[in-house]
Amino acid sequence: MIIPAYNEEGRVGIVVRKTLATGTDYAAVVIDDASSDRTAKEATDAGARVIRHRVRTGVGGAIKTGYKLFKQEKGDVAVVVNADGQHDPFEIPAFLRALLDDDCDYVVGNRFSRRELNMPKFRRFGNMVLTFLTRLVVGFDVKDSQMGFTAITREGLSKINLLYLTDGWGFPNDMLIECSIKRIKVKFIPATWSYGGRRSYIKLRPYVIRLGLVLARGWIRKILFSILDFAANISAAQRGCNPKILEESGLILEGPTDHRVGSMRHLRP
Ligand SMILES: Nc1nc2c(ncn2[C@@H]2O[C@H](COP(=O)(O)OP(=O)(O)OP(=O)(O)O)[C@@H](O)[C@H]2O)c(=O)[nH]1
Ligand SMILES: [Mg+2]
Repeated sequence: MIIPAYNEEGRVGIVVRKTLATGTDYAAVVIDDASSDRTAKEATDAGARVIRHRVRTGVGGAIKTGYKLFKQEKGDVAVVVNADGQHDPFEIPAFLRALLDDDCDYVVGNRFSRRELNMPKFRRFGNMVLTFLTRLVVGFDVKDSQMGFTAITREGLSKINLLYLTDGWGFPNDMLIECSIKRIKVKFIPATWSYGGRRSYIKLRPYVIRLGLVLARGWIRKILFSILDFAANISAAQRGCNPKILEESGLILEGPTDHRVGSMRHLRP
């Protein structure tokens, strides 16, 4: 369980305790993002292992540190739960079940599936717009683009290039973009969310600018990857690959069977 935390004294301890109470084989790692309060002490006392950043990186940077650690160690699934108490650790088993049952590698909580969502109207509207834009970039149905409560399998994470992901706001969007590029199957499941605890750190204008940049960069990355993918398929075809590969890559073969492979002239995208 990866718990990114920045100045979450008074909240992180409860989150760690709840997380560890949810499953006997869970390990909780709090990534303390250079907090100036007693976050690290509280997390350690609650039973978590604490990794402390010397310099504050932002929520994305904290999660990336957790993912890097997970890659080096054992475990089948990396779950991310925020330290501010807005996510309910008792829902973690539902995330694990979704990974097992639904043949997917990345599960994201969906706050909007529940009617009693206690979210201010302007935030709900902002989320709707960002979710719509994220959907346009990734090309699949996104239910909640800003949700930090997630679970990913080891195999799924091995395909994600952490270098491409932002350190700050927009990390959930970047993860979805990476999943769409690497063809990692994503599922959204209902999750509760409480709006309270502490005041939000989000400042509207920098947040919107940051998200705009993340989405624009992701869109460009996605286009570049599809061009590279296409070029790789063409070059494989030119090298005389199996015609089956050509079919799978969406290239339709034309011309007499004997001359099918090896000539670009017989390929129609
Ligand atoms: N805001 C912020 N959070 C950080 C940072 N580094 C780690 N975090 C942790 O990342 C998690 C998500 O941050 P939040 O500020 O709660 O973001 P959010 O839940 O998307 O938005 P809110 O509705 O404002 O809570 C929390 O557990 C934070 O403690 C950072 O530099 N800034
Ligand atoms: Mg929060």
